[in-house]
Amino acid sequence: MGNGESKTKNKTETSCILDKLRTETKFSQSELQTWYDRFHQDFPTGYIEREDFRYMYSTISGQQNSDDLADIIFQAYDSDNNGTIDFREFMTTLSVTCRGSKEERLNWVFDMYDTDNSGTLSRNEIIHALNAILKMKGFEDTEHLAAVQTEDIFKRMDGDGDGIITRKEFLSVATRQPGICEVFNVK
Ligand SMILES: [Ca+2]
Ligand SMILES: [Ca+2]
Repeated sequence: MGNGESKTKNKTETSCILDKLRTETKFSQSELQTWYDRFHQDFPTGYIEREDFRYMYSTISGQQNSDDLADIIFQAYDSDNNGTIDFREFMTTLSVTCRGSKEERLNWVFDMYDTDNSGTLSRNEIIHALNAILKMKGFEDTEHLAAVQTEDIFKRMDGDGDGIITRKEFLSVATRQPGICEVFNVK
């Protein structure tokens, strides 16, 4: 009987979460239900840990050296920065990356690379991200390559030459130059 009660309670909690996500994401009720079931089947604790995410990312990308990039993406999913990704964080991010407009996706990419949350991108942040991407793609001497590519990006994006890229600078160049989006892994 006690079991039945907790089941009912869980069911109510679940539909509350799903109702909320219905308004916060671009997924339908049935899509959310499917993701919810799968998520809790794969992650019975209700959380994705960093190690799980690295493993998942490497499996999905089919690449071996993907841990650095997985960590950067993990941080972007973990919006409350508590070291785990819960279902809500997972779905709200997925909604942007899979169903968002190009501008929404570019904003997400900007936030992902802005690892210190300063609202601007520094050379180091770009180098760090590009290094992770190049490593995953199997390039050698990735640090040098990342530095060269970063200089190129700054030439194109840092319009006022103050050594940082603002969101406005990033969006205006990335929207006009499709090539730059490839560098950032956004199609
Ligand atoms: Ca979290
Ligand atoms: Ca920053």
